[in-house]
Amino acid sequence: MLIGVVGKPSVGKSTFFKAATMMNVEIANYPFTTIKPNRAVGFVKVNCVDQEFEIQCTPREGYCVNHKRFVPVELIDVAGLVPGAHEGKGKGNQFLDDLNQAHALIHVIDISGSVNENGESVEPLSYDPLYDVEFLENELDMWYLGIIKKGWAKFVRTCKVENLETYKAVSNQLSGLRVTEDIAKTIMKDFSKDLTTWSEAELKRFAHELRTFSKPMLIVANKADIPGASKNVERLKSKYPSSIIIPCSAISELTLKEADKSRFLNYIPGDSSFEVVKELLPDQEKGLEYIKKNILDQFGHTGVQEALNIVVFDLLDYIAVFPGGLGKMIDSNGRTLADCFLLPCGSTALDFAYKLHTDFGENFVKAIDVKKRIPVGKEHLLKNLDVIEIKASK
Ligand SMILES: Nc1nc2c(ncn2[C@@H]2O[C@H](COP(=O)(O)OP(=O)(O)OP(=O)(O)O)[C@@H](O)[C@H]2O)c(=O)[nH]1
Ligand SMILES: [Mg+2]
Repeated sequence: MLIGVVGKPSVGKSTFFKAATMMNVEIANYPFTTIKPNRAVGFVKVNCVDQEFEIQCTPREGYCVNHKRFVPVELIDVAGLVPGAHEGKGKGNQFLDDLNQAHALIHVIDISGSVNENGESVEPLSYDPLYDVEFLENELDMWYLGIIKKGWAKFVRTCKVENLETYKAVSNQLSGLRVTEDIAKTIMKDFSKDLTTWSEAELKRFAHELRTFSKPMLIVANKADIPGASKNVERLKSKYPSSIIIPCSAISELTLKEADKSRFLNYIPGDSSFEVVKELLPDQEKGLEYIKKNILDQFGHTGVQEALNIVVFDLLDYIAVFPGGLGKMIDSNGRTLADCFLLPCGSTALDFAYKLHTDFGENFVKAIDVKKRIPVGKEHLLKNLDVIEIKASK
């Protein structure tokens, strides 16, 4: 699972990325601080099943606090995009190729309006951040269009000469962008099967459809901590009622996580509160009070963990499934409920067996729903937070 963090320069992409992964990356208030992409592991938060079995898990990857399990997902933070990037403005859009394999994108915008279209600092609330949604989506469409157009004429000829199923050929051609046969088939329904008749406008519409299907995106309205910014959150929500928009203060999440790491306070990522456990300096106390009053009490969270969870479980519709065994939750390394896998909704017991190991898939005999203590077959549909044991013949 790979999630890309995109947006114009200086909106807080790297701050969001650092808050999610705790990787030490460069953050600064001038455009193009990030040029080379940063990649690191962040986490989605799920209700750990260990509580239901009255045990304490010891994850191989990620961690578990108070029966909240943090399951790894990979994040990539790239350079900022400016309007006209596809024509080479700013740093251009060549770096977008690093996002080819992303399952979904998080579009970070500076909802406080303190960064202009080129990513330069301006007075808070002096720039209208609503403009950013359209321009960024257009740049992403142009990125897809550029990829589609590469070798398009030759591709159209081959499809015609060899009489290929167009949706299969398209997904084959664009599999690098995670365009599956299903996605191509759904989109191609609205387009002529004869690719030779497609106009430039149709190609652009096609690029847009492919992009929205293969890289679903949510909007993170960052810097919501700046006074007056919440007004823009409401304006954004009413302009884009069908988009998922998460108010966020990446800097607050980072502050809380760093304070937790230094043992000044206890904070579980995504929670609506924290508990101070050490005496603080007056400035630190003031800063935390600000976060509590203006972010946690107002939005219920800082937005970072919320955004990752919504991407994986709502936008991508994934479920979390634990491998386990009837009466034996400990693996050969002594780890309890060592793993938790993220799978697309609609995955079957057999898909899960293959995810564990090809041998389990090939030699599948049956699976056991460990919570219900019943055997299930290959085609059994898995649910979020299932615990499944696979029985294989070898
Ligand atoms: N008030 C506030 N400032 C933030 C927040 N997130 C980031 N910033 C500030 O915004 C500036 C830019 O942050 P970065 O994370 O470097 O932004 P970026 O989008 O990665 O920028 P580029 O790499 O240049 O594209 C820095 O001064 C951050 O401290 C936030 O949640 N609230
Ligand atoms: Mg950056």
